[in-house]
Amino acid sequence: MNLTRLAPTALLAAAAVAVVGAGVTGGHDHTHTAALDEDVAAVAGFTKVAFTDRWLVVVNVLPAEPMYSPDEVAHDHPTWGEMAIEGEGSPTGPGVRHVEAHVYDRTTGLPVDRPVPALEVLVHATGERLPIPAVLMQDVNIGEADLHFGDNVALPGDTDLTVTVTIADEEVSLDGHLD
Ligand SMILES: [Cu+2]
Repeated sequence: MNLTRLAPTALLAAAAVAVVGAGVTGGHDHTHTAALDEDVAAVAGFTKVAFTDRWLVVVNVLPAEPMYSPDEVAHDHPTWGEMAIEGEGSPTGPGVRHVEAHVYDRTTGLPVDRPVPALEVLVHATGERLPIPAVLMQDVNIGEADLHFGDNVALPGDTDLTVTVTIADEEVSLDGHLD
């Protein structure tokens, strides 16, 4: 990792958007919902940051989020959730989390929509490797500053996870834990 190649201000701003985005979506009434439903998927999650030579990658594992088409967003004006720009999001449900990766160009600090990364989650408890569809999306409130890839996916709780993001010929793996 060569930190001298960073554009620090731009990258800090970029990472802040992803972290704030995670807070906005993760914080939306989920504490209340979890208390009512005792659904661990509503509260478990993590945010991790990594670098490759070309990219800053922020991975979030969050409670499931509703994902809307651009037409649905225009018509229904949802107040939280994600707009799927390319591809179709999977539904929310019991045990479902939202797995997403924000990819920022280190030279501009801006989130990119190309190249489309490959996303995979290794579930340590079971040894399963789950490919995650890289649906291009953005938060319905934050807009294009939140551009990222991912989907809703059913994951077991009480396990370590490794999220691997492959962008062209570069790859990062980030470890986290779900309660
Ligand atoms: Cu997302």
